[in-house]
Order: sequence, then C-alpha cells, then structure tokens
Amino acid sequence: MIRLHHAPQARSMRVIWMLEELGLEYELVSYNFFDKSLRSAEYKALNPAGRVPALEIGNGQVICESGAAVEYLAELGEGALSRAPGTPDRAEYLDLLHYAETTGQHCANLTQAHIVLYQDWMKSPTQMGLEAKRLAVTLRRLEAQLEDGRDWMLAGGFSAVDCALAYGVFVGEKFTSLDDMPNLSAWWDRFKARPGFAKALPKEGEALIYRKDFYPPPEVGKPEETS
Ligand SMILES: N[C@@H](CCC(=O)N[C@@H](CS)C(=O)NCC(=O)O)C(=O)O
Repeated sequence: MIRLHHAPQARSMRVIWMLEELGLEYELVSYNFFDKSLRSAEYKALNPAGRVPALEIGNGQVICESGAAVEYLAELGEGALSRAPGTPDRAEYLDLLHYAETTGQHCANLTQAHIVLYQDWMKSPTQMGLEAKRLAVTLRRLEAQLEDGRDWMLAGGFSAVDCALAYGVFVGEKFTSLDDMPNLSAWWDRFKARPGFAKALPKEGEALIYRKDFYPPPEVGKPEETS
C-alpha cells in the first residue's frame, strides 16, 4: 500500500492530486507543519530533511521530492498522465514538471517571510516585495503557456504537469493576484473543478499554514521617497 506523509497546504498536495487522478489506493498521514513533528527521529528516518512529502512506495523505498513522486506516479499503469520519451510533448513535459519548483521556491520564500518569521523585526519588506514580483513573473510564464486557448498546460491534454504546477498557483495566489492572468485563472478554475482537487484540501481541525486568503507585500518606499 502506498503511504503519503503530508502536511496540509504543503507541496505534498501535488502527490495527493496525482494519487486521486490515478485512482490509486493510499494511506494519508498528516502532520502539523509547525509542531516539530517533521523533526522527529521517526519522521527523519523517512525524510532526513524533515520535509513533506515522503511517499512510501513499498519495499522500504521512499521518495522525498514532490517532483520525483509526481513523475514516478505518472509512469505507473498506462502512463496516461506522463509523456513518454520520444513523444511530441516530452521536452515540454519535463521542462514544466521541473518548472513547478521555480514557482514553488518563491511560494516557500514568501511563506517563510510572511508566516514563519512571525515577528516584524525578523522580516525584510524589500525581500517580501521582491519575492512577490518574482513569483508573479514565474506565473506569467504559465499564463503565456495557455495563450493558444488550450485547456491544460500541455497541448495533448491533462497531465502530471498540471498537478505539479497547481501547488504554485494554490499558494501563489495568496501572495500575488491572478487578476491580470485570465488564462491561468481559467485553468485554475478548471483544475479546482476536478473531482480529486478537494481531497488535498485541509480537513476540519487540521493546522493551517495559511490563515488568510491573501498576504499583501508590505509597502516599501525607496530611501528618497521615505525621507
Ligand atoms: N523540493 C522539495 C521541497 C520540500 C519542502 O520544502 N517541503 C516543505 C513544505 S511545502 C516542508 O516540508 N517544509 C518544512 C520545513 O522546511 O521545515 C519538494 O518539492 O518536495
């Protein structure tokens, strides 16, 4: 039995979406992102970096990178969510699958800046503003990807790429507006309408990383404007 170690609103959502899309049976073990349970010796035996996801796939094997887990799952069975070597979408498939972490890193940096660094003196407004802008730039590449009217990120149809990128949009819209990205907003609506989408959302009573819908970047003036 596949077992997924997960924290609500974290990158492990990508893996839940894949498992749901594939209709695979799995056990979900949910952790509180803040209570240090990801730092326990027991958990670190699974994922030495103390992060989620950790995907137990049997025979003692564990995948600790969400992108690798998504790719591994995509290749199971008929491989319907993957794009095999030699197929027309292959290069774009790999590129976007890994691009998910380019969006993800800004989400992680912004989460740290707005939430993990909880005291004002810990925060850098300059860095927060810059990260929000850099996140928006990465999302605009996805807006352009959909410019030709396709429904999903690859012209050939829904794939693991959509599941991988969805985390960056789920968290990304908490830090930057999608209002000027109509293609991406419509893609996001389509993604949220898929039957497996809600399975990755936090359950009643689970600790949330994000308690607000939106975390605006702080106002930062240039030195000459503030003096
Ligand atoms: N590149 C890794 C990053 C994993 C990662 O940093 N996960 C975050 C949650 S989104 C985490 O577990 N953070 C806990 C921590 O940094 O203490 C992946 O894609 O799986």
